[in-house]
Amino acid sequence: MVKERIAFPSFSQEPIRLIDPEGCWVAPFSHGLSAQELRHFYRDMLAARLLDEKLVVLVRTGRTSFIAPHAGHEAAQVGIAHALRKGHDWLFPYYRDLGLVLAMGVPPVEIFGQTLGNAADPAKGRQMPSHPGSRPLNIFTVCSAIASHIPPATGAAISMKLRRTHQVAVCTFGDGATSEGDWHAGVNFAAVQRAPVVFVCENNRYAISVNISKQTASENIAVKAKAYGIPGYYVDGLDVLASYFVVQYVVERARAGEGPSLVELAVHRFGPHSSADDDTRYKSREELSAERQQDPILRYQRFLEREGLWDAQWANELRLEIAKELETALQEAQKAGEPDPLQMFDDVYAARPWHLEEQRRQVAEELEA
Ligand SMILES: Cc1ncc(C[n+]2csc(CCOP(=O)(O)OP(=O)(O)O)c2C)c(N)n1
Repeated sequence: MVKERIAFPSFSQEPIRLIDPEGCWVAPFSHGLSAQELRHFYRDMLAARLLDEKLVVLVRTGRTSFIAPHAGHEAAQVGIAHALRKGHDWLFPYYRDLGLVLAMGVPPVEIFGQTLGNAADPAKGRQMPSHPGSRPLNIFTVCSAIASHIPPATGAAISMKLRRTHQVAVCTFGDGATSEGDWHAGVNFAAVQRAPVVFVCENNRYAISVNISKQTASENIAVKAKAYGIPGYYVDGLDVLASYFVVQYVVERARAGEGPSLVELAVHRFGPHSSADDDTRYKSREELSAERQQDPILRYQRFLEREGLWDAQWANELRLEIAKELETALQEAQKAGEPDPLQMFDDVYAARPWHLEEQRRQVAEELEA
């Protein structure tokens, strides 16, 4: 879904917002989206939320060992997904992006297979849960080491520029990632090379338990772009249309050869950092409940209602349809069974070197015995 470019101001004091919490336009805005496209955002946000809820059940029932909940990030992630040319541009996501990869078109059965680490996982069970990737959709496999995917995103973008492929690399991360050396090296090099890459921070103000006030003395994340000579956009990431239009604007700017940008999407993380975390130990009850009252899906629902595009019956049917789709995918993924242990020797080298051949033979013999 790519429309004409609508310009936005960089380095604004207030976050860029198109729809207010009551679901009203902040100012008249000529969006050019059809009713179907507007509803599509809602569908993807709802699917992201339902996926999150299902993942929580999988971890609580011991069927997977780890998840990084994304509830609260849906507007940001769906906005990003719709701004890319799917299967043409490259996405370099991070572990909290399961709503994003779902909206990019990664089949739910693969997402569940990856979560279960079984034969339905394209990575053949060799990754941590919540670390998906997709070769056909140009999605770089998530890496746990914070910010380690920033230099590869820049490298890929430099290659796109040299080869004139008219592709763009979009790289997402949290606020904590901006304190890593890799983040600065990657952003700086991209800026110098005017590489077609967009850096998107999903800023939920916490890196596990570390609050943003201990992370950076900058007034926000977007302003860091100034130091590298690229534009920075401070955006309300609870507003799906603001997230979409700003990311789309900078993606097309990059595609047009105008260089990289940094976008900060201000979001909330409704759940704990991960299934191994207890957020009530560092977030007050008041803070948690105030955040939940700013649910991005409810805000967009109010907007659609005002536009005459939302009613309870349609939404209920949609919810049931998505829930069924996810349940069917989960059942299918669960049936896939364990991956073949011998697959651990595949994929790393184009031609397997002698020592891996030897190890593979040993494992095969042991399995047979
Ligand atoms: C290089 C490195 N250091 C530390 C960690 C441990 N760690 C995992 S997630 C995380 C917090 C990252 O927070 P942020 O970038 O803000 O993203 P969020 O999880 O809040 O979405 C840390 C410190 C890691 N994975 N890699």
